[in-house]
Amino acid sequence: MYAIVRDLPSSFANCVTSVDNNNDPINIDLARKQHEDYVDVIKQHVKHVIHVPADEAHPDCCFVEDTAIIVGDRAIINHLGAESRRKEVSGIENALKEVPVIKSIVHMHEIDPKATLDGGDVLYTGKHLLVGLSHRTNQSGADVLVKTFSDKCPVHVIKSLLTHDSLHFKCILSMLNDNTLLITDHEAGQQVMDEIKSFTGDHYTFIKVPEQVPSNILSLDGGKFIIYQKDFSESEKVIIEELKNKRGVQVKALCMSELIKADGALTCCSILI
Ligand code: CIR
Repeated sequence: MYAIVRDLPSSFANCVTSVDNNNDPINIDLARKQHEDYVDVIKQHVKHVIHVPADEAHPDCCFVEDTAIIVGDRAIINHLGAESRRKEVSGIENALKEVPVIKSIVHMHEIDPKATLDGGDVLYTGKHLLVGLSHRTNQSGADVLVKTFSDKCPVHVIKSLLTHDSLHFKCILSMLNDNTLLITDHEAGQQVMDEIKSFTGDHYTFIKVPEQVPSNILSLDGGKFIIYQKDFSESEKVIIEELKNKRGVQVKALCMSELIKADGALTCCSILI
């Protein structure tokens, strides 16, 4: 397996965010430390980690997940929903060229100039490619994924998140393995779950997590090891019970408070191939 990660730039505090951080601004040194801890854990589980240097002109550049979608030997470079982030992709495209399994790289905006899509709205489970429409990902963006990847796996477009106030699809959903998903236990989560079931039947078991932030875990080693967000005690109870105790998953809690202030989730700081 390969992982792509990218350093935090010194300009990180100027990131795009919906969080009001006026009373508790982003602490850049702490953010760097939290990100380094995250990368260190990944390095213990992934053989090849490609480290892309920070791009000072792009405060959000560490959120690499948003920049590309990879299924099998094909990668698509996204046209990101936030205009200020669009040029982040070149550093990641270079990194993708170092991954031997990737044989072709296409650019979303060349396929359809109207398309916008963030990787935070796309979950590739290994069985299905699930694409959530959001304020960042439009129907044209989803259509490009359908066109590009339908020969590889079923691609399903989930629409119910659009009526809710959530940045990305994966803010409320993440995977443990190719048949187990975690989802936030709220109305939006219920609707998204129903929609996924309407396409995939009973393929997935859903684990309901009480809070939104910790619904996003990072799963490594095929779901035998996960990183989850520290300091969400209600959700931690569910993660310990459902993943560690019932399923024998090894778990590691990390505090990512400064990245949360930037609307960053755990999956968004890496691309796993
Ligand atoms: C943004 O608003 O684009 C960044 N500040 C956060 C992106 C987080 N990406 C993700 O969860 N996939």
